[in-house]
Amino acid sequence: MNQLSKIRMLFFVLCYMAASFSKAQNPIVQTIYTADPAPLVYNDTLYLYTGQDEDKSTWFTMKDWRCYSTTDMVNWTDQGVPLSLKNFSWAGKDAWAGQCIFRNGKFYWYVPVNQSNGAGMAIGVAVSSSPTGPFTDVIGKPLIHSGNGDIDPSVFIDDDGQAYLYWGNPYLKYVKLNKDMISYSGEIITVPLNKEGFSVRFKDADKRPSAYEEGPWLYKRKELYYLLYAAGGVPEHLAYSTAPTATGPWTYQDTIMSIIPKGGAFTNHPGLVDYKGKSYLFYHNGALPGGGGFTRSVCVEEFSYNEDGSIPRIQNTVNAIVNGVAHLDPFKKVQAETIAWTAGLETEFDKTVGVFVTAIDHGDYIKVRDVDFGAGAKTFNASVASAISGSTIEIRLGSPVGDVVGYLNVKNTGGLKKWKTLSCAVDSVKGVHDLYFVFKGKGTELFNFDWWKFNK
Ligand code: FUB
Repeated sequence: MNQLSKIRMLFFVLCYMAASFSKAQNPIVQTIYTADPAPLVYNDTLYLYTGQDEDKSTWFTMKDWRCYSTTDMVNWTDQGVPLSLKNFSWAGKDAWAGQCIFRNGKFYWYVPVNQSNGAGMAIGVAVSSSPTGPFTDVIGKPLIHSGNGDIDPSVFIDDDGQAYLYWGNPYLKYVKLNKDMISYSGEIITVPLNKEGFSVRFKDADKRPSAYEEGPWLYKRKELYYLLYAAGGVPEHLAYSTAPTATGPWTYQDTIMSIIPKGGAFTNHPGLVDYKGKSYLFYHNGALPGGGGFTRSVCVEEFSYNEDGSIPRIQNTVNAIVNGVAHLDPFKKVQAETIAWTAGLETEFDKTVGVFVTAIDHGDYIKVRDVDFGAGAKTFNASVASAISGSTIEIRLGSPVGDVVGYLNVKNTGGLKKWKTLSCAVDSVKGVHDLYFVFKGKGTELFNFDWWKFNK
């Protein structure tokens, strides 16, 4: 993020400080612009795959896909860039909305890209043995190229093992994937976009047959199949249809999220998941400073299904997750890029240490929510790298100006990539707190921060 964006970001964060002291949650990521969220639960962890909007974009100028993870729904760990355009030799531009799924020990990430040969958008699939990559284009060519609107793939595996891929704008298509997940059998089917299945559109009604726009998200709950999608025209809202099978016939149900009036982007994009007994809708808006139609940010809302299985109207909020689903253990190594809320920071990737926190200026801070200190902590360790001396990490509770329980003096470690583990004593902290690392020093680029840990 450039200096101007950073100043805007700081202004935004100051405005939101009052809220962030308590419970601000949305947008989930404050270090960059993110879009098109696609959640995946694997073992104990929820992984969120997103696209990345470039700063000051005036189009969907997207090069990388990102991944974030959580085990509590309030702190998100930046897992970097597991997949980018560079991974597809045939891709030219437009790293748009995808979805990742697990099957037989491997992760399959379906993504649309614009082909370098000028043939338009097509859908590729990248494979990894880890949810955070690295991912590889194992087929070395598009999996799907069927027309002029092959974007926004959604993948789903039914109880009988049959996998389906849905996608498209302006059309909606699906195909049955083979068990290898990198090929398909049978015809590509075009879903009829009629009034019964997808309602009618009120804007540009002459241009398209129904409210369906793009961004399908397919899943099953209690024998009913749900298809969520961006509906419109533009600006988009989120709506859904249901069916007795994964292939329809679809019956239109309702709007899920209305057009977001403030902090809106003209697109929206649904991703729905159940995690640790609760249901969550992921979407995007334009709520970060400098945000808008091409500089979007992913958000999440918790919701409960209605008794009859219908999805209620879900509001776009700032403080979505009032209660997380777990506490964070500070006595295990925690990546510094595990963040509930931050002010002014960025993350970077390094081959030696992976993702780390950088661009730390005087006054920046990281909030980590619901940290369980149990019977007490005595010392604090952090892995840092600095080219200057005299900086400090103030360890505070409750807010960026809350009680200080320790100061870690960050000395010159020999450079911004020369990592050292530094320690300090902390006042006995007990119980569950929101933890704040407030960074102090002379000016900008004080140091880099890789991980932290308390000792009992
Ligand atoms: O992010 C680029 C495009 O915008 C996606 O493919 C659509 O779903 C819309 O969100």
